[in-house]
Amino acid sequence: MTDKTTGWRVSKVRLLLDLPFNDLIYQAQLVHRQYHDANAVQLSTLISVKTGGCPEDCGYCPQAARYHTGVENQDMLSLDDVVSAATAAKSQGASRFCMGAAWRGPKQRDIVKMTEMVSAVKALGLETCATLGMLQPGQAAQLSDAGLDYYNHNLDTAPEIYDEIITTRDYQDRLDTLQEVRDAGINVCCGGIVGMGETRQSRAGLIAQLANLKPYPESVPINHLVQVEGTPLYGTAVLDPFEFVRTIAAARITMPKAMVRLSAGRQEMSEAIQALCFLAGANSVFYGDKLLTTGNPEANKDQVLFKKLGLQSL
Ligand code: SAM
Ligand code: DTB
Ligand code: SF4
Repeated sequence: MTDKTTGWRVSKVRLLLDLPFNDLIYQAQLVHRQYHDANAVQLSTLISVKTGGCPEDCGYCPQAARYHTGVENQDMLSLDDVVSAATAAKSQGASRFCMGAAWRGPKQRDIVKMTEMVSAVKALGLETCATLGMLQPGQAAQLSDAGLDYYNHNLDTAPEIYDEIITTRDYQDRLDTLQEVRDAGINVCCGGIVGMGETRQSRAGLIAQLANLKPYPESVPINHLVQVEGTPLYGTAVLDPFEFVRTIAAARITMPKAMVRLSAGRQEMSEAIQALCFLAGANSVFYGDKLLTTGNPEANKDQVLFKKLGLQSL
């Protein structure tokens, strides 16, 4: 299925996305069952350790200072706040705790504070993840030494439409940060956003980019755009949910060993579509009633859904 010399061509991913829905889901299930427990979903809780006021211009993001979205800026949380939130997340059943910050990238003093948070969360027995923007040489190693298990940094779109969404950092900047993370021995969490008005061809382009990273990411968050009033992408025509499910299936088939995360957008999604995403190979979700600034299904609602579907949490 994979071309050894060229990896996943966009055209090949496109053929997957063009399959009859049932054939695509069947292929995804075959791959999924070869590498994963088909009835297990990993739970990761997010916290925003620094909110709003971001200098970047990501067209989807409620935290960019230049858009007026009503998000209240919040300076960096204290270590105690983060430890309490992580303790609560663990007691609710999360196994990973992801700390996000609305920065272009961390300054050295931010890295020092982040390393304290990472060590403290790790000491609770949780896997640690951080998403702090672009990393400069040496910063990933500091995070790694503190015990960071995963770094999340998304490619977000296919390269050909990237400039329509973000102008303040380029695609290569993102690839460079991912390389810093790899070189520091931290697991890579990298995915993108679907539902930003892109074509199916662009969704194929995003998946091909991710699948062709060498090696492909250990964790692949597929976000559905959460439309926030005040952002440039607010009012984008809503994507047919089956297209979202198809994207999950293509991620599963092209990155068989990765954890594919059904990420932002679950609150706006029916239980039936979420169930199709799990069938298509998603085996990780964000867990807890908030993402960074927007809502996520409440933990007890997820527990009910998991029970209905016979899913175990990891
Ligand atoms: N500021 C850092 C950065 O951008 O690298 C880290 C945090 S940023 C909020 C992490 C990711 O959240 C973005 O790359 C994007 O994929 C996702 N995201 C942000 N706003 C979103 C939205 N409205 N809907 C879906 N995903 C979103
Ligand atoms: C990712 O891919 N999705 C998460 C996480 N990584 C950091 C963030 C989703 C943010 C959704 C909008 C918000 O809540 O601000
Ligand atoms: Fe800033 Fe990250 Fe939001 Fe972009 S996605 S505006 S970098 S917080």
